[in-house]
Amino acid sequence: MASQPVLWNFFRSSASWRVRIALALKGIDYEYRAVNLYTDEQLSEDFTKLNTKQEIPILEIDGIRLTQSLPIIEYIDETRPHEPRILPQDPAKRCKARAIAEIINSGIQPYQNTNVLKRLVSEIGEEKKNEWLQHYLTKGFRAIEVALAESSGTYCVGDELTIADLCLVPQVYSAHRFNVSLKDFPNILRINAELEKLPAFHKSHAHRQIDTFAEYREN
Ligand SMILES: N[C@@H](CCC(=O)N[C@@H](CS)C(=O)NCC(=O)O)C(=O)O
Repeated sequence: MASQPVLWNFFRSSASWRVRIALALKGIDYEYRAVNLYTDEQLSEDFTKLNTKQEIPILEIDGIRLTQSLPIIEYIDETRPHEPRILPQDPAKRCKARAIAEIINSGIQPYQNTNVLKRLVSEIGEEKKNEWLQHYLTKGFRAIEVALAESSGTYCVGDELTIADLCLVPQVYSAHRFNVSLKDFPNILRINAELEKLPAFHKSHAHRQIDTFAEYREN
């Protein structure tokens, strides 16, 4: 295995984006291996050997290959426990941060996954797919907004960054991409705007990656 960490990811993959932010926050350089989800590279024989689930991200680090963005982020924070910490040390705050991350990870993202949307279009058509996205994304964002009304300070849980923030920014991007309105969710919009100012979040943005399509590229 390579000594430099390797991240298999795609500029628009929200789960990969969470890991990019964690790596940037901890100052970890890595090799970026692009997996184009729009041409189904994740379904190739070679990639399936790396992850049977045919999903990104995969992170190779410290001689091990890891899948699933949230456990990967926790591994990075536990093995590199210098500031900024990504998981709060206080158990109650840690639980709240993980809960918001889970609403996104298991309660929203699976409904917008590339293979799910492809199947929906072929089974029920483009219009119904858009209704599906509106319904499930709005339902998830509503739950996040309520959680944030209780837990947020500058960021999702108080004034320190947490794993919840790493999940929020890519999910807000997805809402814009799928034309899901966030106008009723002022906490989400406020915190997202704060997070976007931070260098690690700026660097990790979907529009600033080596595989970002030319039409989306930003500096
Ligand atoms: N829970 C997983 C989700 C991984 C996932 O669904 N990744 C998406 C991109 S964000 C993917 O690779 N999709 C491939 C497909 O739908 O075929 C994680 O957090 O890593």
